[in-house]
Amino acid sequence: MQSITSVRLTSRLPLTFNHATRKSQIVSRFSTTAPRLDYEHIIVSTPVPGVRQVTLNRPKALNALFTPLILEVNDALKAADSDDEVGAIVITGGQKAFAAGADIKEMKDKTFAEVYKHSFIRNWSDATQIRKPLLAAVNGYALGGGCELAMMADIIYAGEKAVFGQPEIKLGIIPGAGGTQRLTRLIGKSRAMEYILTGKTFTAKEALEWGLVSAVHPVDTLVDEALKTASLIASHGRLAVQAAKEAVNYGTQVGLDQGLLYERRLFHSLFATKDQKEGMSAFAEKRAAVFKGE
Ligand code: DAK
Repeated sequence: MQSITSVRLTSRLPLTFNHATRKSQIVSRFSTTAPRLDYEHIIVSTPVPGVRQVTLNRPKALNALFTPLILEVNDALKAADSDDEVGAIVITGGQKAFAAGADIKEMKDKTFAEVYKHSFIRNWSDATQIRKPLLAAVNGYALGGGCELAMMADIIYAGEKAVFGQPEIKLGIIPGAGGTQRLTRLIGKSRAMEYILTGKTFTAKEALEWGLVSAVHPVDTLVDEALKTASLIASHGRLAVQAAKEAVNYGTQVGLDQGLLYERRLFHSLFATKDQKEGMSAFAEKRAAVFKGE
């Protein structure tokens, strides 16, 4: 099934993508751990070399995030993160819904004592611990926990008909997986406050204008576009990519001086890698770099 997907995708993609694919095929000499294929609520595939795709697959419930699904997502992301073959990960859903939120039917009868004592879905935010770049390709509804899951990604692409929102207020709760924090940092306090307090939704176009997503693509080509970007990222040196992600994320948590110092230390440390020697030698020798993640 994976090779069929790969052929279909490659044949539709422009030349620039093939270049990236060729480069990442070089990287694919790393040993690989085949992804688990026995998930019930997600589909895991490697549609192009170096890129793991995780697709939420509970369409009848619009990919509502119930515990078994979240545990599978966490498992698949961790497996991809520790697989040398994988350079970037794309998480996506269906065309009608990325995810319409946490499963309201699972939550509705829970008591405070239950959710507090057992720390209900304590691993909800595990996606933020993934060290490899995570791209979210969002078609359709990304509501509540669905919007929060997308915001845990490093890059969000939206399909033209995507609908974002934090409608928890309408259920008598508030966002519980970063909505009040990440949305505010991403689109600003006044807008975040307006959408969190009213429960209104916003469009892909608005999400682009406000900086929540970095691109909007037609529904049908959204995932391919995300895979293209993921493949390009995966073609670069894994250590530098990981360090870049770490530096950007660290900078969002601390003041500028501390962030700049951290960036400089990581920058210096990359001179201890073979990838740095290879990248710079390749430039000087006018050839393509062959990164080994060493
Ligand atoms: N939960 C459970 N089922 C859902 C669902 C959800 N969030 N969203 C949709 N479904 C189910 C519907 O019940 C329906 O199932 P059946 O009736 O067919 O069995 C099926 O999906 C199709 O949905 P609709 O018939 O409603 O489809 P429509 O096209 O008419 O409407 C809609 C689509 C997305 C506008 C609508 O389904 C909707 O409003 N859904 C709810 C959206 C929502 O309120 N989302 C926020 C949920 S609260 C936590 C962290 C985070 C959270 C919780 C805990 N911890 C760290 C502990 C997050 C909370 C939330 O996300």
